[in-house]
Amino acid sequence: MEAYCDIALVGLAVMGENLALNIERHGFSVAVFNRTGEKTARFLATGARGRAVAAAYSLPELAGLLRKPRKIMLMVKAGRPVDEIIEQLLPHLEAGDILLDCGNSHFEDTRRRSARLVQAGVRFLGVGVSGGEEGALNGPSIMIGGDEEAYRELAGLFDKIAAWADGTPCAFYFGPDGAGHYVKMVHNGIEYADMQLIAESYHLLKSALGLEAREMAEVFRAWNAGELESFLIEITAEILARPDEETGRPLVEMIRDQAEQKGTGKWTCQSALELGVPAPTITEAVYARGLSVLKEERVEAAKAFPGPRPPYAGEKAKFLAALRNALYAAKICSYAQGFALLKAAGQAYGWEMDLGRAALVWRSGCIIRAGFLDRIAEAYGKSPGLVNLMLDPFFSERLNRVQTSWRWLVATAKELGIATPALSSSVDYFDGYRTADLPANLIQAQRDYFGAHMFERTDRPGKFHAIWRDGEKG
Ligand code: NBP
Repeated sequence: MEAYCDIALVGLAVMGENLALNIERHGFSVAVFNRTGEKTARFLATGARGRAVAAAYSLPELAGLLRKPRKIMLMVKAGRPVDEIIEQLLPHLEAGDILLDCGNSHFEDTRRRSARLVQAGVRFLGVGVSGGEEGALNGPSIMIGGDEEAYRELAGLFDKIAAWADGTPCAFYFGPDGAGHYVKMVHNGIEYADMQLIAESYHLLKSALGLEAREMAEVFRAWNAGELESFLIEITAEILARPDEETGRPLVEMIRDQAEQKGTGKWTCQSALELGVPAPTITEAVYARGLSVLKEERVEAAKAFPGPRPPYAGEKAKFLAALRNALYAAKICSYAQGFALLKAAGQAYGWEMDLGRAALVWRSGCIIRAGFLDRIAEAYGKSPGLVNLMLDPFFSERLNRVQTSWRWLVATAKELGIATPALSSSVDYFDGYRTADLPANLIQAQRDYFGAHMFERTDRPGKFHAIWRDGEKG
């Protein structure tokens, strides 16, 4: 068998097929394999027809088609399938070959697999790929972690297939083992928060102001022309303007209000809890999807608790301006949480994470792409050690400027009885962060009272225990 292909792609579902075509379009010959061979044959006869794509129907055949050191990208379902395919591939690989897991693997799995593959002499990269099928075909955002030498050998390919922003490819190396998948996971966590904040804004426009979908589309379109400019705001305007072909009503109103999830938002929250990093906006976004699923319970509860009823009776222009400010301020909070998480994970796992790069890698090709990220990249470019994004002069000035209307908007939503968990928890994150003296002293006293957990004093160093009850032994 003649070994002539530059790279292999394993897993021909929607992401794998599109990524294979993207790679081939940039001048690389690609060998493809899929567990179910019919899909490989169908791809060769359709999308890959006439392209420099070779089919393999077994893993030894695939290994034989590749120039050495072999480079094999996995684009299979995250979890056990990745382990299975790695174990099946290993007997056909040699020392120095490069294996890339390009699916949405959990970073801890990537850390474990990295350690396993180092022992086997195979170089491993954990690669987060964002942008869905469109991104995979035309240029995704690529977040790379793992063996740095292997990354350097593939950097040219990554740069070619990635999305570009301002003359820079959105493909960066973030550090050893799970660093790339961690950045991708936080991207998805921020995506959950962005989507929830937009959904809450839609809810307020609909229920507080009573706007029609086409009017809301105009609001989002106008916002997209300003500092909120982003892919998600842009598609929200398009979604709201779309009529349902069957009924003629806005399509969005015909969609059941139960949001599904695949788990990467949950992983972000779990990691935040694990590392002790507050990420309430992101976490509330995940909880909100969970609450949305309780449709039957909500329908019953709506009868049991009629509560306050919108609409809002005040000035519409004031409400709209405050909502725009609230959305922007809450977005700063959710990104501050995501970047604080990246910083903490970098320290915990020894990745020396470059936070400015995380902002740069998300500027194009991924779901959270937004003009806003340029500002974040600038903030970390000027001050790589910035402890929290909110403290960057640009963002702190914006937060100071909009906080009054942000508070007013959230307070008004509470008076109207409209749930705004991400908008509201962002105000609490901001207020907690800017409070020099929190009531945690009382919590320490309680812990010491019932559990002798001890406390620190404000006036001298050391750990202390107080005798709280008569007769208690010191
Ligand atoms: P899926 O996540 O649906 O995975 C389907 C692929 O996995 C098929 O090729 C399937 O082969 C293969 N596979 C399975 Br399932 N079990 C296998 C096993 N035990 N051994 C070998 N192959 C196995 O595909 P996708 O939506 O294209 O996503 C691929 C990866 O990219 C996932 O990790 C996903 O989370 C990530 N991702 C997806 C998107 C998106 O928009 N879809 C975006 C970003 C990242 P078969 O044909 O034989 O069943």
